Amino acid sequence: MKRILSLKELAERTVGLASGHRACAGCSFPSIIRMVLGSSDYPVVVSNATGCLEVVSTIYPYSAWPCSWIHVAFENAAAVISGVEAAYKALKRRGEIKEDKKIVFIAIGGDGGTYDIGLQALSGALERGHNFLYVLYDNQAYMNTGIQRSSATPFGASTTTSPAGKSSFGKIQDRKEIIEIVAAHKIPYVAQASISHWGDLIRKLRKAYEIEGPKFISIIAPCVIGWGYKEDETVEIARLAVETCFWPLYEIEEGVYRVNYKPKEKLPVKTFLLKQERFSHLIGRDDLIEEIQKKVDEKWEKLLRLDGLKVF
Ligand SMILES: Cc1ncc(C[n+]2csc(CCOP(=O)(O)OP(=O)(O)O)c2C)c(N)n1
Repeated sequence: MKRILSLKELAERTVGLASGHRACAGCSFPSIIRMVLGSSDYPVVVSNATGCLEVVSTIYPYSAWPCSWIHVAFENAAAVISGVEAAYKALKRRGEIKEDKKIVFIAIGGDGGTYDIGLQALSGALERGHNFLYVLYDNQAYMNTGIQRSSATPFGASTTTSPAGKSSFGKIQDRKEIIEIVAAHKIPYVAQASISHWGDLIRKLRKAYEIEGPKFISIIAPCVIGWGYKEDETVEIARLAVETCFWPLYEIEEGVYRVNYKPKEKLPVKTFLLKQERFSHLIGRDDLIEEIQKKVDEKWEKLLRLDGLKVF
Protein backbone atom coordinates (compact mmCIF):
# COMPACT_ATOMS: atom_id res chain seq x y z
CA MET A 1 0.00 0.00 0.00
CA LYS A 2 1.43 3.37 -1.02
CA ARG A 3 1.49 6.20 1.47
CA ILE A 4 -1.05 9.01 1.27
CA LEU A 5 0.21 12.27 -0.25
CA SER A 6 0.08 15.48 1.73
CA LEU A 7 -2.04 18.27 0.28
CA LYS A 8 1.18 20.19 -0.42
CA GLU A 9 2.66 17.28 -2.37
CA LEU A 10 -0.57 16.89 -4.27
CA ALA A 11 -0.68 20.59 -5.14
CA GLU A 12 2.92 20.47 -6.37
CA ARG A 13 2.27 17.63 -8.77
CA THR A 14 2.07 19.04 -12.26
CA VAL A 15 -0.51 16.52 -13.39
CA GLY A 16 -3.91 18.05 -12.76
CA LEU A 17 -6.70 19.85 -14.47
CA ALA A 18 -5.17 23.06 -15.81
CA SER A 19 -6.57 26.43 -14.82
CA GLY A 20 -8.57 28.11 -17.56
CA HIS A 21 -11.22 25.39 -17.83
CA ARG A 22 -14.72 26.81 -17.81
CA ALA A 23 -16.34 25.05 -14.89
CA CYS A 24 -18.71 27.26 -12.89
CA ALA A 25 -17.22 29.14 -9.93
CA GLY A 26 -17.37 26.78 -6.97
CA CYS A 27 -17.84 23.61 -9.05
CA SER A 28 -16.60 20.54 -7.21
CA PHE A 29 -15.18 18.50 -10.05
CA PRO A 30 -11.98 20.47 -10.71
CA SER A 31 -10.91 19.48 -7.16
CA ILE A 32 -12.05 15.91 -7.78
CA ILE A 33 -10.09 15.64 -11.02
CA ARG A 34 -6.96 17.21 -9.53
CA MET A 35 -7.05 14.61 -6.78
CA VAL A 36 -7.76 11.75 -9.20
CA LEU A 37 -4.89 12.68 -11.53
CA GLY A 38 -2.48 13.95 -8.88
CA SER A 39 -2.81 10.77 -6.80
CA SER A 40 -1.43 8.58 -9.57
CA ASP A 41 2.30 7.86 -9.70
CA TYR A 42 1.82 6.50 -13.23
CA PRO A 43 0.87 7.93 -16.62
CA VAL A 44 -2.90 8.13 -16.97
CA VAL A 45 -5.31 7.58 -19.86
CA VAL A 46 -8.84 8.91 -19.36
CA SER A 47 -12.08 8.23 -21.20
CA ASN A 48 -14.61 10.88 -20.27
CA ALA A 49 -18.33 10.56 -20.91
CA THR A 50 -20.07 13.60 -22.26
CA GLY A 51 -21.50 15.88 -19.58
CA CYS A 52 -20.48 19.02 -17.69
CA LEU A 53 -16.91 17.93 -17.02
CA GLU A 54 -16.18 17.11 -20.64
CA VAL A 55 -17.94 20.18 -21.98
CA VAL A 56 -16.19 22.72 -19.77
CA SER A 57 -12.72 21.22 -19.93
CA THR A 58 -12.30 20.70 -23.66
CA ILE A 59 -13.71 23.59 -25.62
CA TYR A 60 -12.09 23.25 -29.03
CA PRO A 61 -9.22 23.94 -29.67
CA TYR A 62 -8.31 23.99 -25.97
CA SER A 63 -7.99 21.23 -23.42
CA ALA A 64 -7.43 21.46 -19.67
CA TRP A 65 -6.28 17.82 -19.54
CA PRO A 66 -2.53 17.26 -19.22
CA CYS A 67 -2.85 13.54 -19.97
CA SER A 68 -4.15 11.27 -22.74
CA TRP A 69 -7.87 11.97 -22.82
CA ILE A 70 -10.65 10.61 -24.98
CA HIS A 71 -14.07 12.18 -25.26
CA VAL A 72 -16.67 9.45 -25.53
CA ALA A 73 -20.43 9.40 -25.81
CA PHE A 74 -22.80 9.60 -22.87
CA GLU A 75 -23.17 5.81 -22.84
CA ASN A 76 -19.77 4.24 -23.37
CA ALA A 77 -16.98 5.58 -21.13
CA ALA A 78 -16.36 2.12 -19.66
CA ALA A 79 -16.53 0.36 -23.04
CA VAL A 80 -13.96 2.71 -24.57
CA ILE A 81 -11.50 2.41 -21.68
CA SER A 82 -11.91 -1.40 -21.94
CA GLY A 83 -10.75 -1.23 -25.55
CA VAL A 84 -7.81 0.98 -24.68
CA GLU A 85 -6.76 -1.30 -21.83
CA ALA A 86 -7.07 -4.37 -24.09
CA ALA A 87 -4.92 -2.64 -26.73
CA TYR A 88 -2.29 -1.85 -24.10
CA LYS A 89 -2.15 -5.52 -23.12
CA ALA A 90 -1.85 -6.54 -26.77
CA LEU A 91 1.00 -4.05 -27.32
CA LYS A 92 2.77 -5.46 -24.27
CA ARG A 93 2.40 -9.00 -25.65
CA ARG A 94 3.94 -7.85 -28.92
CA GLY A 95 6.79 -6.18 -27.07
CA GLU A 96 5.84 -2.70 -28.27
CA ILE A 97 5.28 -1.54 -24.69
CA LYS A 98 7.82 -2.68 -22.10
CA GLU A 99 6.57 -5.33 -19.66
CA ASP A 100 7.27 -3.18 -16.59
CA LYS A 101 5.63 -0.01 -17.95
CA LYS A 102 2.52 0.73 -15.93
CA ILE A 103 -0.26 2.93 -17.24
CA VAL A 104 -3.42 3.67 -15.28
CA PHE A 105 -6.74 3.59 -17.16
CA ILE A 106 -9.61 5.68 -15.86
CA ALA A 107 -13.18 6.12 -17.09
CA ILE A 108 -14.96 9.18 -15.72
CA GLY A 109 -18.67 9.85 -15.90
CA GLY A 110 -21.38 11.87 -14.24
CA ASP A 111 -24.36 10.21 -12.63
CA GLY A 112 -26.40 10.28 -15.85
CA GLY A 113 -23.55 8.62 -17.73
CA THR A 114 -23.09 6.04 -14.97
CA TYR A 115 -26.35 5.16 -13.20
CA ASP A 116 -28.49 5.52 -16.29
CA ILE A 117 -27.35 5.40 -19.87
CA GLY A 118 -23.78 4.15 -19.32
CA LEU A 119 -24.78 1.36 -16.93
CA GLN A 120 -24.63 -1.44 -19.51
CA ALA A 121 -21.13 -0.43 -20.65
CA LEU A 122 -20.00 -0.19 -17.04
CA SER A 123 -21.50 -3.55 -16.14
CA GLY A 124 -19.89 -5.20 -19.17
CA ALA A 125 -16.46 -3.80 -18.39
CA LEU A 126 -16.71 -4.86 -14.74
CA GLU A 127 -17.84 -8.35 -15.70
CA ARG A 128 -15.01 -8.78 -18.22
CA GLY A 129 -12.55 -7.80 -15.51
CA HIS A 130 -10.66 -5.00 -17.24
CA ASN A 131 -7.92 -3.35 -15.26
CA PHE A 132 -9.35 0.16 -14.88
CA LEU A 133 -10.77 2.61 -12.37
CA TYR A 134 -14.22 4.05 -12.91
CA VAL A 135 -14.66 7.46 -11.27
CA LEU A 136 -18.21 8.63 -10.84
CA TYR A 137 -18.69 12.30 -10.00
CA ASP A 138 -22.14 12.26 -8.55
CA ASN A 139 -23.83 15.65 -8.88
CA GLN A 140 -27.21 13.91 -8.76
CA ALA A 141 -28.83 15.26 -11.93
CA TYR A 142 -28.17 15.85 -15.64
CA MET A 143 -26.58 19.21 -14.99
CA ASN A 144 -25.09 19.84 -18.40
CA THR A 145 -28.42 19.73 -20.20
CA GLY A 146 -30.42 21.75 -17.67
CA ILE A 147 -30.74 19.96 -14.31
CA GLN A 148 -33.01 17.07 -15.31
CA ARG A 149 -33.51 14.38 -12.68
CA SER A 150 -31.38 11.25 -12.90
CA SER A 151 -31.68 7.99 -11.01
CA ALA A 152 -29.09 9.47 -8.63
CA THR A 153 -31.32 12.43 -7.74
CA PRO A 154 -32.38 12.10 -4.10
CA PHE A 155 -35.97 11.68 -2.95
CA GLY A 156 -37.56 15.10 -2.47
CA ALA A 157 -35.11 17.08 -4.64
CA SER A 158 -36.55 19.57 -7.09
CA THR A 159 -35.17 19.41 -10.65
CA THR A 160 -36.51 20.70 -13.96
CA THR A 161 -38.13 17.33 -14.66
CA SER A 162 -39.19 16.63 -11.07
CA PRO A 163 -40.18 20.17 -10.08
CA ALA A 164 -41.51 20.93 -6.63
CA GLY A 165 -44.77 22.84 -6.75
CA LYS A 166 -48.40 22.69 -5.69
CA SER A 167 -48.89 19.09 -6.75
CA SER A 168 -45.42 17.67 -6.12
CA PHE A 169 -42.66 17.76 -3.50
CA GLY A 170 -39.91 17.00 -6.03
CA LYS A 171 -38.54 13.58 -6.96
CA ILE A 172 -40.71 10.80 -5.64
CA GLN A 173 -38.28 7.90 -6.10
CA ASP A 174 -35.20 6.99 -4.05
CA ARG A 175 -31.69 7.09 -5.40
CA LYS A 176 -30.50 4.00 -7.20
CA GLU A 177 -28.00 2.07 -5.04
CA ILE A 178 -25.14 2.26 -7.53
CA ILE A 179 -22.49 1.11 -5.03
CA GLU A 180 -24.45 -2.06 -4.32
CA ILE A 181 -25.08 -2.66 -8.02
CA VAL A 182 -21.38 -2.30 -8.80
CA ALA A 183 -20.38 -4.42 -5.78
CA ALA A 184 -22.69 -7.18 -7.01
CA HIS A 185 -20.20 -7.67 -9.87
CA LYS A 186 -17.79 -8.90 -7.18
CA ILE A 187 -14.98 -6.64 -8.32
CA PRO A 188 -11.90 -6.14 -6.10
CA TYR A 189 -12.60 -2.58 -4.96
CA VAL A 190 -15.62 -0.30 -4.60
CA ALA A 191 -15.66 2.91 -2.56
CA GLN A 192 -17.65 6.03 -1.79
CA ALA A 193 -15.74 9.25 -1.03
CA SER A 194 -15.93 13.03 -0.71
CA ILE A 195 -13.53 15.93 -1.35
CA SER A 196 -14.33 17.25 2.13
CA HIS A 197 -12.41 14.23 3.50
CA TRP A 198 -9.51 14.49 1.10
CA GLY A 199 -7.12 12.22 3.02
CA ASP A 200 -9.65 9.41 2.75
CA LEU A 201 -10.24 10.14 -0.94
CA ILE A 202 -6.52 10.17 -1.80
CA ARG A 203 -5.96 6.97 0.15
CA LYS A 204 -8.77 5.31 -1.79
CA LEU A 205 -7.43 6.50 -5.13
CA ARG A 206 -3.87 5.39 -4.38
CA LYS A 207 -5.11 2.04 -3.20
CA ALA A 208 -7.20 1.65 -6.37
CA TYR A 209 -4.19 2.39 -8.59
CA GLU A 210 -2.31 -0.54 -7.06
CA ILE A 211 -5.12 -3.09 -7.39
CA GLU A 212 -5.34 -5.28 -10.48
CA GLY A 213 -8.83 -5.51 -12.05
CA PRO A 214 -11.89 -3.25 -12.05
CA LYS A 215 -12.23 -0.56 -9.38
CA PHE A 216 -15.06 1.92 -8.81
CA ILE A 217 -15.04 5.11 -6.72
CA SER A 218 -18.11 7.29 -6.35
CA ILE A 219 -17.41 10.87 -5.26
CA ILE A 220 -20.11 13.29 -4.20
CA ALA A 221 -19.99 16.35 -6.50
CA PRO A 222 -21.97 19.32 -5.16
CA CYS A 223 -23.21 21.59 -7.98
CA VAL A 224 -23.64 25.30 -7.28
CA ILE A 225 -26.26 25.78 -9.99
CA GLY A 226 -28.19 22.52 -9.71
CA TRP A 227 -28.20 22.28 -5.91
CA GLY A 228 -28.48 26.02 -5.29
CA TYR A 229 -25.96 27.29 -2.77
CA LYS A 230 -23.19 29.92 -2.60
CA GLU A 231 -19.99 29.26 -4.57
CA ASP A 232 -17.79 29.14 -1.49
CA GLU A 233 -19.91 26.49 0.24
CA THR A 234 -19.03 23.50 -1.96
CA VAL A 235 -16.69 21.74 0.45
CA GLU A 236 -18.96 22.59 3.38
CA ILE A 237 -21.94 21.00 1.60
CA ALA A 238 -19.89 17.90 0.80
CA ARG A 239 -18.82 17.78 4.48
CA LEU A 240 -22.42 18.06 5.69
CA ALA A 241 -23.36 15.19 3.39
CA VAL A 242 -20.80 13.05 5.21
CA GLU A 243 -21.47 14.35 8.75
CA THR A 244 -25.21 13.69 8.38
CA CYS A 245 -24.53 10.21 6.92
CA PHE A 246 -26.42 11.19 3.79
CA TRP A 247 -23.15 10.24 2.05
CA PRO A 248 -21.30 7.69 4.19
CA LEU A 249 -17.61 7.11 3.50
CA TYR A 250 -17.09 3.39 3.02
CA GLU A 251 -15.35 0.81 0.88
CA ILE A 252 -15.83 -2.80 -0.12
CA GLU A 253 -12.47 -4.45 -0.64
CA GLU A 254 -12.39 -8.07 -1.81
CA GLY A 255 -15.97 -8.32 -0.59
CA VAL A 256 -15.31 -6.87 2.89
CA TYR A 257 -17.31 -3.81 3.92
CA ARG A 258 -15.48 -1.12 5.85
CA VAL A 259 -17.05 2.09 7.12
CA ASN A 260 -14.18 4.58 6.90
CA TYR A 261 -15.62 7.41 8.92
CA LYS A 262 -18.11 7.42 11.76
CA PRO A 263 -19.12 10.97 12.70
CA LYS A 264 -18.66 11.68 16.42
CA GLU A 265 -22.02 13.38 16.39
CA LYS A 266 -24.29 12.37 13.50
CA LEU A 267 -25.92 15.65 12.39
CA PRO A 268 -29.59 15.70 11.39
CA VAL A 269 -29.98 15.41 7.60
CA LYS A 270 -31.93 18.69 7.73
CA THR A 271 -28.63 20.57 8.15
CA PHE A 272 -27.52 19.24 4.76
CA LEU A 273 -30.87 19.59 3.00
CA LEU A 274 -31.86 23.10 4.01
CA LYS A 275 -28.62 24.67 2.83
CA GLN A 276 -29.71 23.93 -0.74
CA GLU A 277 -32.25 25.50 -3.02
CA ARG A 278 -33.24 22.08 -4.48
CA PHE A 279 -34.70 21.17 -1.08
CA SER A 280 -35.92 24.63 0.01
CA HIS A 281 -39.59 23.63 -0.54
CA LEU A 282 -39.13 21.18 2.33
CA ILE A 283 -39.10 24.05 4.84
CA GLY A 284 -42.26 23.46 6.85
CA ARG A 285 -42.63 19.90 5.49
CA ASP A 286 -41.40 18.13 8.62
CA ASP A 287 -43.18 14.95 7.48
CA LEU A 288 -40.95 14.72 4.39
CA ILE A 289 -37.80 15.68 6.27
CA GLU A 290 -38.58 12.92 8.76
CA GLU A 291 -39.07 10.47 5.90
CA ILE A 292 -35.67 11.43 4.47
CA GLN A 293 -34.08 11.15 7.92
CA LYS A 294 -35.57 7.65 8.27
CA LYS A 295 -34.11 6.57 4.92
CA VAL A 296 -30.67 7.95 5.89
CA ASP A 297 -30.78 6.24 9.30
CA GLU A 298 -31.80 2.88 7.80
CA LYS A 299 -28.97 2.98 5.27
CA TRP A 300 -26.43 4.03 7.92
CA GLU A 301 -27.51 1.31 10.34
CA LYS A 302 -27.32 -1.26 7.56
CA LEU A 303 -23.77 -0.12 6.79
CA LEU A 304 -22.77 -0.36 10.44
CA ARG A 305 -24.12 -3.91 10.50
CA LEU A 306 -22.10 -4.75 7.39
CA ASP A 307 -18.92 -3.07 8.69
CA GLY A 308 -16.18 -5.71 8.80
CA LEU A 309 -18.30 -8.42 7.15
CA LYS A 310 -17.23 -10.28 4.02
CA VAL A 311 -20.19 -10.41 1.66
CA PHE A 312 -18.56 -12.16 -1.33
C1 LIG B 1 -27.52 8.88 -25.97
C2 LIG B 1 -27.56 10.32 -25.49
N1 LIG B 1 -28.66 10.80 -24.89
C3 LIG B 1 -28.71 12.07 -24.46
C4 LIG B 1 -27.64 12.89 -24.66
C5 LIG B 1 -27.70 14.34 -24.22
N2 LIG B 1 -26.87 14.58 -23.06
C6 LIG B 1 -25.60 15.03 -23.12
S1 LIG B 1 -24.90 15.29 -21.61
C7 LIG B 1 -26.34 14.83 -20.85
C8 LIG B 1 -26.47 14.88 -19.36
C9 LIG B 1 -25.23 14.40 -18.63
O1 LIG B 1 -25.54 14.20 -17.28
P1 LIG B 1 -24.53 13.57 -16.30
O2 LIG B 1 -23.93 12.33 -16.84
O3 LIG B 1 -25.19 13.47 -14.98
O4 LIG B 1 -23.35 14.65 -16.27
P2 LIG B 1 -23.36 16.18 -15.80
O5 LIG B 1 -23.74 17.01 -16.99
O6 LIG B 1 -24.30 16.31 -14.66
O7 LIG B 1 -21.96 16.43 -15.41
C10 LIG B 1 -27.32 14.47 -21.77
C11 LIG B 1 -28.70 14.05 -21.42
C12 LIG B 1 -26.49 12.36 -25.29
N3 LIG B 1 -25.39 13.08 -25.48
N4 LIG B 1 -26.47 11.08 -25.69
